[in-house]
Amino acid sequence: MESHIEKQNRDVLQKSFKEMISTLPKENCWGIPEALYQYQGFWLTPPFLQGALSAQQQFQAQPTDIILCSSPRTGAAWLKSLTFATITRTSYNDSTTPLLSKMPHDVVPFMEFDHAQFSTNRHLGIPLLATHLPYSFLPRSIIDSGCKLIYICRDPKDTFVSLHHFNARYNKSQNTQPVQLDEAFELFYEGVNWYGPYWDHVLGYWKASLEHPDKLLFLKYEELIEDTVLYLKKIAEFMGYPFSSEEQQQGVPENIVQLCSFENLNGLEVNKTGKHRDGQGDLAMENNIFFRKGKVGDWKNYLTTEMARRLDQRTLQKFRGSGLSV
Ligand code: PAP
Repeated sequence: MESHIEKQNRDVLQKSFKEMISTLPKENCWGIPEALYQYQGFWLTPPFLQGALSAQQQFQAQPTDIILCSSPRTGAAWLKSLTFATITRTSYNDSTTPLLSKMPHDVVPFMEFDHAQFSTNRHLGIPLLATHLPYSFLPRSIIDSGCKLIYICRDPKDTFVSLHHFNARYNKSQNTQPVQLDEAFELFYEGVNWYGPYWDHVLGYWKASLEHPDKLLFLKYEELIEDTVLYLKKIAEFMGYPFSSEEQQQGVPENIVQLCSFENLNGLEVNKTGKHRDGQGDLAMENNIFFRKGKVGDWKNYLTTEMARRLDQRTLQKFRGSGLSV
């Protein structure tokens, strides 16, 4: 429970963050109620930027923490479900796992938002935390503690299409004017989207994964779809929760993959009708907004040849010399 003094200190800190944010370059776009503000090269809305700044000041990582990192719409919910089910596989079975009654975002706390849950979840012995922060924004204690990070990225074309649909649904829920695909495309292309520019986000983690391969596992959504069991085994090994040969013989990895599959999660009542951040104003959302198609290459149904060419060209140009391709 927070003391009076702690609350006062927190209020003072939040006020100073708000003042600083109000001086930053801003864009009213995407038809959302709050503007995006550009801080150290990336665009965030105030609640998440404030959360990022306060995490930078206060978050104390433990060496045993595992931080799931991603830019929005690249597979975070899937990664959360896979890692959560893997880590808790001896505590729950197929009929008791919390993934049946909570959506994946609600079983892993979000660093720049759910501060209060950190200690609670650690008491439960679940070392997972998630963030959308760029690598350069991570609290110092994460790097110093030597804890592990897993990053997931996705083809920018599918990421954009997913983001556009998510935003359209969000606009509808907020009764704001929906943004047309062409306009959203130009914003994404210029890097003006949540936690964008997308390419810079990916590159930050890619470079860190080359420097610290034992600490940062870099995943691609497309590879995870291609062979989920193989990658789940890699993830489990990397996290320090490897599947024993007996578990492999019993098909435990395959069961987890099935539990966390798009079809299974999308069909659960909680993910069809439940609410994420219920009661938290503009930030509350229907769970089903987070599940759309879960496919590779859906961009072909939305982008013109010219749009796809431009995004591919930008990707090539941004990733040139990095050794990364998507
Ligand atoms: P977030 O940043 O808003 O949390 P995130 O979970 O990272 O989103 O990514 C959402 C994408 O993952 C959606 O892609 P789509 O719009 O192209 O369909 C969503 O459908 C997809 N997704 C969610 N759960 C799964 C899953 N279990 N397997 C595969 N893809 C999934």
